[in-house]
Amino acid sequence: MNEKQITVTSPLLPDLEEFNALLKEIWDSKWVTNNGSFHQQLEKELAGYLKVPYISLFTNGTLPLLTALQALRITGEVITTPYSFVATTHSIWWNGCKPVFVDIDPATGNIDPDAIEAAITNKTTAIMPVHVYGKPCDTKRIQEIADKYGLKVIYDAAHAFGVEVNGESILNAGDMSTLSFHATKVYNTLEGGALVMHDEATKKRVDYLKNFGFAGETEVVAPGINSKVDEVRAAYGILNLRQVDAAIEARHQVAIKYREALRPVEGITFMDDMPGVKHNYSYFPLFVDAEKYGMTRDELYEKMKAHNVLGRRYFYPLISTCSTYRGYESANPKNLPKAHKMADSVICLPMHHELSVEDIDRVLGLIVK
Ligand code: T4K
Repeated sequence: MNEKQITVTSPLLPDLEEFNALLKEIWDSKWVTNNGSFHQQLEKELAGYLKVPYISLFTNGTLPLLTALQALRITGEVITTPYSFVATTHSIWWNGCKPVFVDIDPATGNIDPDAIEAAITNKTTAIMPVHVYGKPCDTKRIQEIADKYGLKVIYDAAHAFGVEVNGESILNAGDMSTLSFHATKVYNTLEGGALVMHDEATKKRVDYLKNFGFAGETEVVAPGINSKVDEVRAAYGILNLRQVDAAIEARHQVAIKYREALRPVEGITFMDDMPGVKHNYSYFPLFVDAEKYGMTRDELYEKMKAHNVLGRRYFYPLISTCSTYRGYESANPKNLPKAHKMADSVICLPMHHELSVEDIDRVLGLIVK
């Protein structure tokens, strides 16, 4: 097989010379971590770019999930979606809480608000929805349910960097939202992440929690963790923020080409843009109806792989099928038919800022008959 490998994503990298210049500054200052000046600058710039009042940087997208649950002192049961990356549910488990899975809305892949309400018990304290593929959840309905039952809402917004609904950042919904800045994301700091909150007091508490709970040189106010971002990654993040808009636009153009070619294909469906939403085109999931398409999802996936086009089956298998969780009553497939159907039919096509017209044609040539 001589065909060039086309991967599902490719990291957005800053210009090496510009990065070197910032590294020189770090070397000269000898201040390499613990809330350094690049760290402070990146937090400020991200809050502005994302249109959020307060943000706290983390070393990945999993620790802000763990920390949000800690900061809000969540106990008991947390209602969540099985259609996500495992980190979502793991964060609930690591906090000693019980994840309760509910089904999704097939139009978006996101948690179904009606299913949330039906799953509430006297032990429920929070809801953890995911804006999967960056498609906004029905945040209005979810908030109404949370208010009615006195529940907290923590959004896993790992995929939703820069997503807005009617000009408002999706990250301002709920009590807190988390982001991932992993290399595979629209915006990355190699590894990295963030927690978004509404007020200064919560930001202060979160900043203590990500620094072992230290509120000063000698005072420890909570059993915190270490999730401090170093200056090297903060500098990298500052440079990447300057080029992220262009990268999102390049992804948008890929989505336009995919949609145009795939729309007439019998048995293949995909998600269109939603009205009033500024999307980030973080993923391009397509769904295979084996009967109509004449080939199963896995057959298509393997065919692509044989030609070095590495799509990914995000999010298959469902989190609820993992050994840790499958014994839960809520993990019963009968409770999650729509999530199972989506997980069994999805392939995420290659989607990133560097795909050439030839790359796109090669991907499409394997799918369009
Ligand atoms: N919540 C949600 C909803 C999430 O999706 C995630 C992470 C999290 C929370 C947790 O955030 P983090 O703690 O990870 O920040 C990837 C990522 O590792 C993970 O961040 C992401 N979601 C998940 C959906 O996907 P893998 O195991 O599929 O990645 P990997 O290594 O197979 O990479 C995929 C492709 O990307 C490669 O084939 C090529 C390309 N790639 C990857 C890396 C790492 C590169 O070109 N360069 C690279 O350095 O998990």
